Amino acid sequence: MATSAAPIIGVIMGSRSDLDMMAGALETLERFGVAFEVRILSAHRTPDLLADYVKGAKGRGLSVIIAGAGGSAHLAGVTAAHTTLPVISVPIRRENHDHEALWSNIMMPPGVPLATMPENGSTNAALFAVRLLALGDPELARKYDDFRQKQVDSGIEVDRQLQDDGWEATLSAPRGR
Ligand code: RP5
Repeated sequence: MATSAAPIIGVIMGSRSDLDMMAGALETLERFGVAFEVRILSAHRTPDLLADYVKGAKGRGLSVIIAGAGGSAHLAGVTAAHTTLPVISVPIRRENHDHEALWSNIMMPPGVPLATMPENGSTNAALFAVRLLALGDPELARKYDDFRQKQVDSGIEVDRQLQDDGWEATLSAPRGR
């Protein structure tokens, strides 16, 4: 867990199988010091547990829910149907999948919004959640600005390396983030 503070983000996934793809969200929230809780709750296998969890989320202090699932990925959509909190979907895609999770999540009916990230885009899901929370949290907004500045610095640095050392040396050099 990120901190001992009360969780303000719920990260849920349909299966233990999704944990590897959702780890980017958990790492990102920890990096920003955002308190979260993480659960495996399935729209298909544990539907009542999921509904109870989502219906109680706002009352327990959560502000955003991030939901990741693959295959017949109903988790995020059902979650959005059970709450008025912002819900961010991470469609999970594996080698033996097509784009069914993505399609089912971006085709939500009008009236039930779902913020769908790219396939396996759990890091961006967490960053989007941080942006939402930062609207009302100046300290978190400052952390996000620092994060953005590091991206700028890193972009300038790699371009400088390219200009100074040439493309072949840059290609074979260890890659930063
Ligand atoms: C989905 O089915 C889950 O979200 C997971 O991505 C996929 C496979 O789950 P397992 O059969 O591996 O538990 O509902």
